[in-house]
Amino acid sequence: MNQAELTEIIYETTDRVAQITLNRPDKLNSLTAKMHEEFRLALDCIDQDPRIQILIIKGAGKGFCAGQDLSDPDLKLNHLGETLEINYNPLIYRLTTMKQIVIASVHGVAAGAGCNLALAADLTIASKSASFIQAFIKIGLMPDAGGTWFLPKRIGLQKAMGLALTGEKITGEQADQMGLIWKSFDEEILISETAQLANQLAKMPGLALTEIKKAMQSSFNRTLVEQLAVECEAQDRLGKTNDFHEGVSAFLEKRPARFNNS
Ligand code: T3D
Repeated sequence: MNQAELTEIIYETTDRVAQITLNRPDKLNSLTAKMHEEFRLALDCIDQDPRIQILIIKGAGKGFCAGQDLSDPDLKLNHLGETLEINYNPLIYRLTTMKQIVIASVHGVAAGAGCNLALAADLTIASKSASFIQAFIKIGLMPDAGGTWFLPKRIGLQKAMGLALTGEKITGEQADQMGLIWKSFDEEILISETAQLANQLAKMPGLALTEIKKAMQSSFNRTLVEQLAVECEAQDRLGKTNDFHEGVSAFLEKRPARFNNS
């Protein structure tokens, strides 16, 4: 993919880390059909780049993302289901099932589908002053882009209902305290903390990260007995990897492990 073709996102990579920056700061990075198309292209690039272990998603300018661009001429107001089927549902499914670990780094506003895009990440981190808003009800809609799935699972039915029914804004710090996100930080250190988390995960054994993601993300559909069987199969696979043997050797030799994802 040629970066010059991209006008609504920025796609960058360094070593094992890819970064997608939603880049329509004048419109609070609200999502257009074109932005979705560019997002898909970037995810295709990640699929084809075996080095990439971590994906960071962030917003340019003063916020993360204000959800669907309500003025996008490509948005068919009488056929919202179509927009979800073509753009949002595949995006959310792809982020939660791709082998890379996805980090959403939220500053400023994450509203509507922008909020749920942030929640679709494996780890959502935010500035304490960020705003998470299930804005849908204010325009006569219900949470989509996975909101009705992520919210009750993370924070319980009562808090999920409260956020969805009222559209009340919560801060990054409140989202952290409620267990909606992984951690919140002072705004000044969010960028450095994001990089630190990405680099920390990038040094970890990638096959194990992927197995953890697969097992956790799919666990809600299973009974305990079924999940124990999933752990058994996955652990058996991991036990045969070079990374496991390197991890054990490094522990016994009291040295840092050097994982190579094999
Ligand atoms: O098929 C489907 O189902 C479609 C999918 C729908 C999923 C959804 O996401 S529905 C929910 C869509 N989002 C919203 O309803 C949020 C709308 N935005 C807001 O309520 C406010 O902008 C915020 C509370 C998020 C932030 O407020 P504030 O005061 O910090 O910023 P602002 O001044 O309102 O926004 C800055 C600019 O961004 C402004 O443009 P302007 O006037 O300076 O030219 C504003 O119009 C624009 N903007 C913000 N959000 C959107 C938007 N433009 C288009 N669509 C937006 N969603």
